Amino acid sequence: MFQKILIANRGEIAVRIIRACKQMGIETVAIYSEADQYSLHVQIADEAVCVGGNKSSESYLKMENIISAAISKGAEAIHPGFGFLSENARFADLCESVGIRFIGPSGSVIEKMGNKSKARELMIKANVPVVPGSEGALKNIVEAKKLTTKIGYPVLIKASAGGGGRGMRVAYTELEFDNAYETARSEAFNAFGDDTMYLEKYIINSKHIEFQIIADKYGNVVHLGERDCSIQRRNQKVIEEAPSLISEELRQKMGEIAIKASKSVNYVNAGTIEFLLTGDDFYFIEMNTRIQVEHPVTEMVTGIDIVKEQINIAGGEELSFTQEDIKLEGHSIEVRINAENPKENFRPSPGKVELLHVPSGHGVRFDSFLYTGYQIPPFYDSMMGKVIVHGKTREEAIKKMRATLDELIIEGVDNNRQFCMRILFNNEYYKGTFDTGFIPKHSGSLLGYDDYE
Ligand code: MV4
Repeated sequence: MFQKILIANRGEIAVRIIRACKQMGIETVAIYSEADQYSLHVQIADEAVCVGGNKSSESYLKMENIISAAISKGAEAIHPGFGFLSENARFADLCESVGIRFIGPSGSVIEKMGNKSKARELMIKANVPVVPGSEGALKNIVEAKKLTTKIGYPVLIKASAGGGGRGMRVAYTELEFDNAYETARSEAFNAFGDDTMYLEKYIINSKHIEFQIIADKYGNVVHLGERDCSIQRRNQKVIEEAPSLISEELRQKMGEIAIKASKSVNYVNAGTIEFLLTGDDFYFIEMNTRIQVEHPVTEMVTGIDIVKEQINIAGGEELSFTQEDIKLEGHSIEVRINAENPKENFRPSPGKVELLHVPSGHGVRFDSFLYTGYQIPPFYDSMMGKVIVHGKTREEAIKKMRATLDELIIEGVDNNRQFCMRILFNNEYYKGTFDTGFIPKHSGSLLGYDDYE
């Protein structure tokens, strides 16, 4: 096993990974930008290296600086966390080329799944159900329009280099098509330098259900059940839960398909297969080749520490459990706490945390890098942490989350605590009848403008 790991990330996920390493007896090297000198991950790691300036492009994305830090400190592996370089195939390859283990899948697998139209094409070949749409990439707008006439409106025009909803536009009618296509295409070109597009039927009133899979280097692939991530705002998840409200029969069916998808690309390490679910019909949309923000809800219902498993797998160990060993117990919910002002269009609100009080108790977890007196820098995303609860039933989990958020105190920075609380008190949320349209549909009441309901 590794003696020392470098964590190529910041914030709560860096803290989360450092904690796993400590529990495994592995030494840790943090990296940080100038703005992050006083960040918690720097303070709790055994060693820390400044890799550059405030902007991510000058620090957390500087591959050469990060590799140099790993070499000079003698780290044998790099955990990329999520975001930043976590799904960068070149970085994974670069690590391996200098003899540093990248804790994740190989560069070639990252590349295959990172190209979303290619991934779709591969899944069609592997007999994994996908949304009706283009086979792979579209040649041009003429082909796109022809295909749309065949499959019918509404359609989603998506960027191959996108994912997570970036570079995506819906067209409800033929009148909207040209504009939607051109907007998505130019957005993709500006954001990714790649305007390869593909097309899917837009599945309205669907649930976003994703399966956690975990695979070792010896061909063993196990799924750890699924998460419902339908509560999203502008493609940012707000609340996630595990398990979802699907039947055991459907869970088995979807789980088998998720494993089939992973096996078809010889996937190794932790990954997520995203599906859209409408009624009992489900379709593959994307695979994420990294640890995800919402992994704790899966940990709470399976008892498996996914980060420790990632490290064991990268170290060449075999999975210590089989599919039969995985039993989902109880229910878990995660709320993302962001430094933002919901009433000002969710504008980021960095600043000094004047007072932090974190509730705790049976089945309550807070994954965060906050401390009282911490100055949140303005250069990175606004997530300050995640509150995660576990209860015997979904109802118990919801009530536990309400009580926990009620007690949580973060003074000094605006945040979305009240917005999340209103979701937890929403009747449709409580009943579980929500879908991906939930936040737009209830935005008035969630912001406290009750006239809108
Ligand atoms: C879709 C879709 C419906 N039909 N694709 C959004 C994030 C990215 N991972 C995929 N996403 C979606 N893709 C097809 N063909 C619905 C979503 C979607 C969504 C869309 C609008 C508002 C909120 C959403 C939440 C989750 C998923």
